This record gives sequence, structure tokens and C-alpha cells, in this order.
Amino acid sequence: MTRATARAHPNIALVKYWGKRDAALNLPATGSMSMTLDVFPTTTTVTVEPGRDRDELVLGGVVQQGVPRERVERFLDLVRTASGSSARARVETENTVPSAAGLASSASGFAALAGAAAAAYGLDLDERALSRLARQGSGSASRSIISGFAVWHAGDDDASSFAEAVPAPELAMVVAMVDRREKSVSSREAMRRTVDTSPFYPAWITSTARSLEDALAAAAAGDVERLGGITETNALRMHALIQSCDPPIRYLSPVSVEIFDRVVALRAEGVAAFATADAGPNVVVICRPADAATVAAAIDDLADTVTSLPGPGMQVLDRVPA
Ligand code: 2P0
Repeated sequence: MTRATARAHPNIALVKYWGKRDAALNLPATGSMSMTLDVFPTTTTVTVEPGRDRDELVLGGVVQQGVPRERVERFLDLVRTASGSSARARVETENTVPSAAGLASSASGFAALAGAAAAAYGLDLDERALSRLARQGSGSASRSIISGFAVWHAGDDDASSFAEAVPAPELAMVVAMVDRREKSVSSREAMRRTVDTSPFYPAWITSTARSLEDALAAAAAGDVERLGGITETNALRMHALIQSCDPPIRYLSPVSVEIFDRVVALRAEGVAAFATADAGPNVVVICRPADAATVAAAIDDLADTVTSLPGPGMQVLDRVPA
């Protein structure tokens, strides 16, 4: 029996991943860029137990059945194939962020699972290989392997689609917890519907590829205003795209929209603050660390806030036998 424990944090994209080019390999239609948070870690322990007849998933102390367990099983199959093992495992995971509420719990979840499973099954993977492995569990998890700011290269095959660190200015993210409930349409289903039904999808792909190039250049130059502007525009384009599906999907709530308006008002007062939101109503405001308290005070009547600085990449905490 071997056991390993790993920890990973969610990441928030400044330039979003929305749409797959290859669902089997989980290759994205475009590259994306993110900041890994230093809050809301997921901690996962994988215990390889020869003799067990199927993989078990325990999330927050509750044994999971159905799709979540099957998704983990398919992921462990990749690790088993790579390691030449047929042994099943018990996976215990603890999220400190609400699951499936658009706060990237699948990013931290599959990044932690990739690290723990690779270590438990005896695979010696470098950061790039871990990012490729995590990608196959959940696309955004490829970026949570990396500390701080990351670009996930779209790539054109399994080997070339991975995340790596990029330089960026000092930034904070103020996370506004508008709604902690599980979202009604998963990202995976919403992405599929977007690709199949949105008339705007081709324009999203071309504009996002350009936004990514611009964002990487702005980040390398330390230009917070330019990087923030690209971030807010890209987020609103993604939500417009999602709303253009048939049947339509709308993740932003009236409170989310009000926070976007407050951020515009903050900019009018000279504070460099920019809003983004993922597949849910929660809003994340990007700013200089010195402005984070001002940003939080401007929105804390609308939602609870948590402020994050750039956080660490996936860490293996423990392996037995070592
Ligand atoms: C992102 N999101 O770039 C975008 C923005 C949500 C909105 O990546 O199907 O859970 O597992 O690859 O990674 C959410 O999608 O999707 C996501 P799968 P994932 O962060």
C-alpha cells in the first residue's frame, strides 16, 4: 500500500479558457492565462489499495457515487496506464472552497489529485508532465499546478498543451462570494453547448487568441491597467458568449452586475480595479495589493470578500512509504 497527499489552490483566469478543440484529450480551443490563489486550497490523499475492486472517492467526508466518482476513476486510469499498475485506490479530498460554484474547485481538485495520484502510483513527473496530466482531469487544473501567474498553451496535441509560469506585476484578487450554491449548468456542459450553438464562438476564438498575446505582453511589461482592461473585456466577452447559447445560459446575477458597476466607479475615482467572473455569479476584482482594502470596502455591502495574493503551485505534502 502506498499513500500520498497533495495540496493545490484554485486559479482565476485573466484570459479565459472556454471551449475545447479535442474533448478526449481535453485540448482547449485557445490558450489562457491565470493567477493561482493563496486561499481556498484543496487537499487530497490517494491510497493505492491492491485488492480493492473499484476506486472510491470521499469528498468532504462523504462517499461519492455516479459522475464525480467515475470522473476520478477515468483520471486514475491514466495514472495506472502510465505506471503499469492495475491497483485501485481510495481518494479522500477536502475543499475549502464551495464545490462547483464557479470558484475553480475543479482546478484545485484535479491539480491536487494529479499530484497525489502520481506520487502514490510512483510516477516521477516534472511540472510540465503534471500540468499535462491535470489538464486531462479538468482543463483549468493544468494552471493550478503552477505557482503565481501561468499561461496554458493551447498546443496541438497532448505533449504541447501544458501550463507554465509567466512574469507578471504584483497583483491581488478580491473574491466576492455572491452565491456559494452549486451552479445549475456545469462548465463542461456549458462549454459543449457554446461550441455547438453559439453563433459568436468563432469570434470568441480569434479575439481570445489576440487578448492572450496582449495580456502576456502587458504582464511582462508590468502594466497593471492594460492587463486589467484585457481581463475585464475578456470576461464580459465570455459571459456574452455563454448567454448566446441555445438554450441560453446566464451565470451572472444582478448582484454580480452591480459589482462590475462598482468597479467601473472605482476606476473613475482613480483606483486601478478590474472585474472578472467565471462560470457562476461570484466576481473577482483584480487590483494592486495596496488597493485591495479599498476595493473590498467598496463592495462588501454586496458580498463577503476574501483577498488573495499569488499562491503556490501544487505541492506533494507527504508520501508513505517515502
Ligand atoms: C477558466 N473556466 O479559464 C474558465 C473560465 C470557467 C470560466 O476553465 O471541462 O472546469 O473540466 O476542462 O476547467 C472551467 O472549466 O472545464 C473553466 P473542463 P473546467 O478558468
